[in-house]
Amino acid sequence: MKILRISLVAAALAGAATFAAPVWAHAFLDHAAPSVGSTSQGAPGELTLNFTQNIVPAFSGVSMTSASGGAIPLGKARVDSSDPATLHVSIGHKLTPGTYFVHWHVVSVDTHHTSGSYKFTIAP
Ligand SMILES: [Cu+2]
Repeated sequence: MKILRISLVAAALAGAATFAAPVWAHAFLDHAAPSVGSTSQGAPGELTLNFTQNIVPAFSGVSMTSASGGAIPLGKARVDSSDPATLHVSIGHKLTPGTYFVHWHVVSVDTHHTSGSYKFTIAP
């Protein structure tokens, strides 16, 4: 009887652990520059991505493609020296007007892996 009770408690704890993992404990994109979905004048020299949690740069990266799918050369993603939740990525050449897709994948300091993408447009 006592063994049964312990196993029920263990099962309850296991269930709680499964469902209690808070969604905010992972790094998701909070905001970016150029802004997510924005249309702006002029070509940015770099991308800035601000996450909801500090990033491990060695396991994180950003890539960018044009609307036609061509890869845009980017520098290595680097963590902001005063804000470990922010990545800076330099853009390898001057962007022409059009829509660009940014793809990010990061590992946050809690070792969780997340990824996502967004687009922005440079007006003609
Ligand atoms: Cu997490």
